[in-house]
This record gives sequence, structure tokens and C-alpha cells, in this order.
Amino acid sequence: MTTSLIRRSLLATASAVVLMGALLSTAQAQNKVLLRVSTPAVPDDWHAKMWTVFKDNLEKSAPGEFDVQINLNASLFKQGTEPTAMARGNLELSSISAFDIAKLVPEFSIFTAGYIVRDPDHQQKVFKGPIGAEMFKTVSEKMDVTPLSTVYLGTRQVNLREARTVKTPADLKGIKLRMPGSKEWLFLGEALGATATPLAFGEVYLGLKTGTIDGQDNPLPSIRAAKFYEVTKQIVLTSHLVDGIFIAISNKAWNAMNPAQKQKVKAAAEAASSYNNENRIKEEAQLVDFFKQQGLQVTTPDVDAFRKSVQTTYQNSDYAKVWPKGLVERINATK
Ligand code: KDO
Repeated sequence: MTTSLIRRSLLATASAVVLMGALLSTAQAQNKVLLRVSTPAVPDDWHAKMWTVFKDNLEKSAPGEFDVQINLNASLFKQGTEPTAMARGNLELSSISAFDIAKLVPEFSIFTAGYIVRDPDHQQKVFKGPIGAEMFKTVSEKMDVTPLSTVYLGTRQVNLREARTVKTPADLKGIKLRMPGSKEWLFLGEALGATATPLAFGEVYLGLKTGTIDGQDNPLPSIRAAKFYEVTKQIVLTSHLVDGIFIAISNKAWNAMNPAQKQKVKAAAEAASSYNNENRIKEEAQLVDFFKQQGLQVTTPDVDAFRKSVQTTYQNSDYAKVWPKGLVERINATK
């Protein structure tokens, strides 16, 4: 064989080895269970970071078995469209809100109502108990997604571009308060006394900066993580909604898993929620000082006046008509 022939045959063998390696790694990747995550959360918020906890936890309990792909900032699916994407098989995981669920499971709107859930501990007890079990069963049947754990998003507060005196809902009259874009969210904004304006989370910073909106509502940790404090002057501690989101998986992905895989995925979701909940509760307690240092006014309104007005608005609404009889009382009695 000539030197050039030897070189050519060596090169051919080398390319074949590289090709086989590439095919093998593709095959390996294909054997992994693909878990695509989509969330509007910004990277510095706890419910964004919790997905890394989920991924790491799963990698430890089931090395090489899952391919978890995390997409933050609503980069894969627009805020609020995740449940549809999951039902269609285009997405496996997301953290869905009570508001997303209420669109398809009307009785779930009870958890979109202000001043129903008392605090993060009450929230966990409600969703880990019989009420949660009943509700999640209906969610799975009607939405084709399975909730795995309950994430405390924080207690929502009103955050204004210009400072003003706010004691009761009447003081928010005429304020263009940004809410996420669904009628359930807008109803909450109106119940607070404001003029609710729909806008996606990713557009809120600019809206506040340019003045197309007068304010927005979110829990303190999200106001910090999304830097809304840079473009607002006041936080009114209305504490109107102890907000929860739910780590949920598409039934298509869930039903394709064996029992051991399901158990590991559920455990990873619970670890992620716990990480979020602990850190968020801790940070929430410290943030009033931080915002004051940033030059914001942090004021306390007449919370009872807000509570009465918001509760009456919900009780008299069509939403309350579909709440199962006795559910409010059962939620209140959960301790
Ligand atoms: C928001 O848009 O105000 C909201 O807080 C609504 C939540 O349900 C959730 O979608 C959240 O945004 C995002 O995860 C961003 O923090």
C-alpha cells in the first residue's frame, strides 16, 4: 500500500469512528426523557432558580435518565399559554397559576380571589390536604396536566409609579393598574378599585418607565428580581393575594413514565418548591427595608377596608356562583 493510500484509509476509519460516536450520543440523548420547561420568571427570581434545583435533584436520583431543558423569561412560550402547549404535547413542564387553571376549571377561581388564602403555611396545608387532592384530580381530567407541587409565589402588593395616599380601594380610582392578561386577573385589579390594564410580565418594566401604566401588583421578591423598584416610587402593602403557582407536568409525559420515574420527578418538584418557598419567605420578610433604602415609600393602607371590599366584590360575582358549596368554609377551617 502506498503512504497516501494508508493515510486515506486511516482518515476514513477516523471519520467513521467520529460519526459512530456522534450517532451514539444522539441515540443516548434520544433515550433520555425530554422535559422542556417554560416559565415567564426572570433568572434572579426564586421560582426561576428552583428549576435548577429540580434538574440537579433529578440528575442525582436518576443519572442520565432525563433531559431537563429550562427556558426562562417566557422565551419558549408566552405567559399564560403554557397549559395549552402542554396539552398539545409541545411542552412538558411549567409552573401554572390559579388564574391559568380557572380558565378551564372554573371552581379554581376561588384561589384567584383576594383575601381567601391566609398565608404560605395555610396555602401548603390547603393544597397538600383533601381540597388540593380533589382540585388537582379535576385539573388533571380537564386540562390534561398533573400538578406535582405548590409553589408560594408570594403575597401580592400594589406598586405605584408615583406616590399617593392610598388607604382604601377608593384611593386607587382611575389608577391604570397593570395585571396579567386574562379576565380573572383583570377582575382582581378592578376589585382593588383600580382600572385594570392587561400586559405581559416581560413588558411591565418598560410600561412603568414610560408611564403607559400607573402601577402593577406583584409579590415583593418579584418586584426586586424584575427591578420594578427602579421605575416606581411606592409600594402599598395591600397583601391582597397569597399567590400560588403549581409545578405541573403534561399528562402525555407523565403517563409515559414508569412508577419509579414518576416518584423521582415528583420528589424533584417537591424539592424545587421547598427551595423556592423557604428562600422566598425569608426574603419577603427583609425586603421592606431594601425598598426603603432604594428610596421608595412603603405604606400600609386600611387592609380591612380592602379585604371587605374585595371579598364582597367576589361574593357578588359570577365567579362565586361556581364555587362548590361549603368550599370557602372548608378553606377557612384548614389549619
Ligand atoms: C405576573 O405576571 O404578575 C405574575 O406574577 C403572574 C404569575 O402567575 C406568574 O406568571 C409570574 O408573573 C411570572 O412567573 C413572573 O414572575
